[in-house]
Parts: sequence; C-alpha cells; structure tokens
Amino acid sequence: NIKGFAFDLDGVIADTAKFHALAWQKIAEEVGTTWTTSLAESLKGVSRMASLQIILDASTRLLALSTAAKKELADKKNQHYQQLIVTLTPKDILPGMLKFIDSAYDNGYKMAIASASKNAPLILSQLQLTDYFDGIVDPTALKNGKPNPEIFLRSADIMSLDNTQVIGLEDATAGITAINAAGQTSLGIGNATVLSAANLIYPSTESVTLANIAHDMKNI
Ligand code: G16
Ligand code: MG
Repeated sequence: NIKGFAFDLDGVIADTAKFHALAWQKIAEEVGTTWTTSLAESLKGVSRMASLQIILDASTRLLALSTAAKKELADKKNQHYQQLIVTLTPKDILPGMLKFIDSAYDNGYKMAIASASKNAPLILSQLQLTDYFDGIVDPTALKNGKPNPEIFLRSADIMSLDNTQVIGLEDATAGITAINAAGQTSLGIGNATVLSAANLIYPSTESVTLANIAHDMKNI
C-alpha cells in the first residue's frame, strides 16, 4: 500500500534544467567547449563536479586543471545558477504539480525530495513548497549518485516508510533505474519509449494525479 512519494526535482517539480544549461554554457565557453543541446542533455541529473568534468573532457583545448581550479569553475557556475534560480516563483512549478503535491498532502501521504542538487532547499523555498515535505535528502551525504538507489533509499528513511510503500517520481532514465533498484514503484514523466523501465508512465506532469495513479496501480 502506497504511503509516500519521493520526488526528483528538475523535470518533475520545476524546469531548472534551462538554468543549469545557461550557467554551464558560460563555463563551456570559458574552457573552449562547444555548447550543444546533447551536451546539455548529458548533464541532467549529474552532480556539479561530474558535470564540469564532462564539459572539460569535451574541450578542444588540452587542459590540465588543478583540483582548486576545477573547484573555482564549479563555484562560478553555481553563482551564475543561483542568480537565475532566485527569480523562480510558485508560477514556475510545472503544470499540475502544485495540485498533486497539495492533494497528496491533504490525503496524508508523506513526501521527500530525492534530487542531486545541493540547491534543492533554495529552489523549494522559492517555489513556496518547503512545508509540504518531510525532508530533502542531502546529496553531499551520498556515496553514489543515480542510477545507484542510495538517494531513494534515503528518501524512504526520511519518510519512515518501507520502500514498497513509496512511489518515486522521475523524468530521467537513471532516476527510474535508481527507483527500481530501491524496490520502490517507479513513476516516469516523459517519453514512454525512453522511460520504458518505469512501472507507471505519464506523458507530462499534468497527468500525474492521485486518481490516475490509483487507477493505474491496479494494472501493475
Ligand atoms: C540536478 C540537475 C543536474 C545538476 C544536479 C546538481 O539533479 O538535473 O543537472 O547538475 O542537480 O545540481 P547543483 O549544482 O544545484 O548541486 P535532479 O536530481 O534534481 O534532476
Ligand atoms: Mg530530473
């Protein structure tokens, strides 16, 4: 019996990917990496330092940066990014998600955030969603990122639930893999072909409702 929801943030609650992309693009230009949509896509759900490494590896220059220099570039990206996310307001919550979160709360479901982003607390605060959640998994305390299940296992701990009682919501395949490996029910938002490993698949956030989930859970 489902008693809680573990939410990915980017692509599920808000479209922060566009801000990550704008901020990384500046860093890419600085290090001689051509910015492409496929490069932007490959950074989704990937941690800040791992994202930087992908950008450095794609550079046409022969770079030998020290750890300190890399840290400086990552900090610079985060400063650009934070300037963009402070402009977020509740209007930036993806369609239908405020209604879903609000009705899940009213119906007594527990909720947690399972995002790789260290900025998740700031983003939730900007969107005025903080109080709905039992907690936010601290990504700095994790050994492995998605597709490793660790982040979703932690979210069940935060909600004091068994993994079988949790539905994980994700827009990325690495996240779906992580939810499945955690023994939770996976709910994918996006392209059904891409997210075929998910237990439940919805084309967009608008179709994520308690009624649709209750109906579709009968068929899995
Ligand atoms: C998000 C984004 C990634 C970003 C990562 C770390 O993950 O999808 O692009 O690099 O968080 O973000 P930050 O630099 O803010 O710590 P998720 O799990 O919410 O999709
Ligand atoms: Mg995501």
